[in-house]
Amino acid sequence: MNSFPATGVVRSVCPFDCPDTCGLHVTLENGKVTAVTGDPDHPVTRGAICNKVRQLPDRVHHPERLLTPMRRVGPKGTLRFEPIGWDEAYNEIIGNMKTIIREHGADAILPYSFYGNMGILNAEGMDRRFFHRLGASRLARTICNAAGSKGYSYTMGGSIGIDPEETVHTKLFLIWGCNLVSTNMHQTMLATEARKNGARIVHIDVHRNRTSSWADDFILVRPGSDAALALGIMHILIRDGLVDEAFVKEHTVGYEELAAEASVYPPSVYPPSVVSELTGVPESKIEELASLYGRTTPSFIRIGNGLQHHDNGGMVIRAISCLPALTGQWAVVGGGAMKGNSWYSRINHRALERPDLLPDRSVRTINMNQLGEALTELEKPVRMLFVYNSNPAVVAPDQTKVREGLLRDDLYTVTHDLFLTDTCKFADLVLPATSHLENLDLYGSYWHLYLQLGKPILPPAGESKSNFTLFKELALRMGFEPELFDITEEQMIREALDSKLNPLLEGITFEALSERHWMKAGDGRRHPIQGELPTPSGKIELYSKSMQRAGLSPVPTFTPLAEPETYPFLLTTGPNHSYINSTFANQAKLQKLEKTPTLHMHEEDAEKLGLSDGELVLVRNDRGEARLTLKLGMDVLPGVLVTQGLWWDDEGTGRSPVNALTPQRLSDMGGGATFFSNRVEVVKL
Ligand SMILES: Nc1nc2c(c(=O)[nH]1)N[C@H]1C(S)=C(S)[C@@H](COP(=O)(O)OP(=O)(O)OC[C@H]3O[C@@H](n4cnc5c(=O)[nH]c(N)nc54)[C@H](O)[C@@H]3O)O[C@H]1N2
Ligand SMILES: Nc1nc2c(c(=O)[nH]1)N[C@H]1C(S)=C(S)[C@@H](COP(=O)(O)OP(=O)(O)OC[C@H]3O[C@@H](n4cnc5c(=O)[nH]c(N)nc54)[C@H](O)[C@@H]3O)O[C@H]1N2
Ligand code: SF4
Ligand SMILES: [Mo]
Repeated sequence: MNSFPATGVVRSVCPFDCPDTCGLHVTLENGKVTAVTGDPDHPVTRGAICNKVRQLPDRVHHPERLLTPMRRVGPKGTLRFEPIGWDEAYNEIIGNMKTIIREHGADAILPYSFYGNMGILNAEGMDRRFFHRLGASRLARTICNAAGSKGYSYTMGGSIGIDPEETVHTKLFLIWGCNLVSTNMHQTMLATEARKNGARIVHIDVHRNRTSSWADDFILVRPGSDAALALGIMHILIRDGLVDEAFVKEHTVGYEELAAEASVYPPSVYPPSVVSELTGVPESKIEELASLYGRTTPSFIRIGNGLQHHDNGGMVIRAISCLPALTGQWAVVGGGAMKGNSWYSRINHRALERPDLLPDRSVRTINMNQLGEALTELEKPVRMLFVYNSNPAVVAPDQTKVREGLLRDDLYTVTHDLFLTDTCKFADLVLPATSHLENLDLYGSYWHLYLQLGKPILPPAGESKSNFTLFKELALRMGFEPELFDITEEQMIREALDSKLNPLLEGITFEALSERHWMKAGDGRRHPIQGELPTPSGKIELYSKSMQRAGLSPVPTFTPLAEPETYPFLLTTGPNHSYINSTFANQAKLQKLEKTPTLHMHEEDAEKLGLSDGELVLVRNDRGEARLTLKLGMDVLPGVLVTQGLWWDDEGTGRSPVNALTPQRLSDMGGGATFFSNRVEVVKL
């Protein structure tokens, strides 16, 4: 049995889907969390945390936390439930699973999860093993960074950027399509340190936001046009002799082909005049940016996720990821780029998830961005949907379709969460989940290079169970092999850390982590750029044969967004400062800070439409509609709209999710989402 400290300050790790993965200090008084602050000893996050997680005590002890399993007693969508015991809940799930498997096959069951909790065991451990053994349909978890990761990997071989700790030496930061101040605050701290030593910070975005105000320079671009901007920069680098030829020769393949696409030699496709037309950035700004980039060293590009939620998102990241190779920046401490860094701390997924347990390896895979279609249009319907670590009734695109599917009478939906989310409204059975403070888990980061161990410091709230325990108990009740499922968290962490496949994890063991709390993957090793990269050629690929084989342009290129111009505005719908996706959106203090979902519009557009600041408007297209409060100014280009935040439904105001407007269409690579590539019209209410 665990014993929990009733009072005192204990270490923890932030479990939310945020690159920073902070070390936390949790203050306990009489068994209650009274404060959460940053762990000052953490080597990267150094005692600072965001305001969201300072409100963690309110989340953990929230009066609306789910404490028992509940069964639906009213029609779907009405939030009428009655509490039941775990035995009854398990019997119902297993009874339904067995019937569905017998009548329709195991692939009629679909898990739906993402990273509401980033703990490895609870996000991609026991759950994955259970669903593989069951033979359920597989879920392609593509909602976040699939297109960009793929695009970046074509150049670099994986999510391999520079160590963020090195960015204190950087002299030029390009913060490109990343709302850094809100979404990766510790990179802001490191950049601020570099700025004290003379670094310049340039922000490139479709929206003048908190990050633009913090940066030294801001470049406003048209959504979906960044590949053209990157090619325009390449054009100038080549034209002006700013390419590091020695680096290119030693570390890259395909420079000649890339140069032919971008260069000054006829037919020149991306001269500044053309790029200016495509991006909305004045020619002089493009010249200035390219010259600054070509002449400053070390320079670092922080590539954001916003860029790749577009039809052409994979290619945008692919294009940008070629820039630091042209300028030889990877050879300089503090130089290079980063989209994500999960390659360094990659754990032994095979040992953990056991895909080999799948009875039929060719079982169908459903793309999570197309949940709407999966629930309404499949020839072989999904009969059971099992949701955990995610809130698809808010976060998935094309909500009209998603909710139509969730309302099906012949669909049995189980939702495991800490709260009665909008997805729970459609569930037949709701199960209570523990918070991460109640679990033992292993945490990586997709930004810094440290692995951390989070220990339970509170007993489970009410009858809540962790994802690990839920799927372990389900497996045992299904009669699955005890040697695979009747194991402890500690055993599973040891399996995950088995470093055969990743030498950078050498020496990182359960014992060492227990003692030291955090350990750096590949501590003290040479950057992979200095040796072999995991690309087919072992070098940075400016020309990619793999892309050619996949039917893509092997060199970076620009393709316009896909949606027909039936509606006048391009709308991007990113996350906001005070929530993490839809997490925290039910907490009063944070709601108060965010006030209400707004729509940023250029004042010229508002004037043409006769709309005024602060007015509630209807935003709509063929897929659906949303009501948003207008915020006028010059923060976006004419013809562009921005709204932030994934808000829960509000019955009072009639608020519905902004994802009613977004398409299920997939991006150019990796099956990624296209949340930011949608056209809408705005109507006075
Ligand atoms: N506060 C907070 N932090 C978070 C999250 C959160 O919800 N709230 N979510 C977490 C998660 S899951 C993720 S994936 C990351 C996401 O964090 P980021 O990587 O910062 O990505 P986004 O905020 O989606 O978009 C970044 C910026 O891209 C801009 N943008 C959109 N389209 C384009 C374009 O075509 N070109 C250019 N240049 N810019 C464009 C948007 O205006 C936005 O400012 O943040 C994580 N951290
Ligand atoms: N329009 C638009 N849509 C977007 C985005 C956007 O920018 N614009 N961003 C997209 C991106 S980048 C992402 S990553 C996705 C995120 O989408 P989701 O991963 O669905 O993120 P959340 O909305 O935070 O929902 C996570 C849920 O997990 C629950 N949870 C937390 N811990 C646990 C646990 O231990 N066990 C269980 N069972 N549940 C737990 C939380 O309470 C919460 O309800 O959204 C995507 N959707
Ligand atoms: S949400 Fe991000 S910045 Fe905030 S505490 Fe967690 S890891 Fe740190
Ligand atoms: Mo994400």
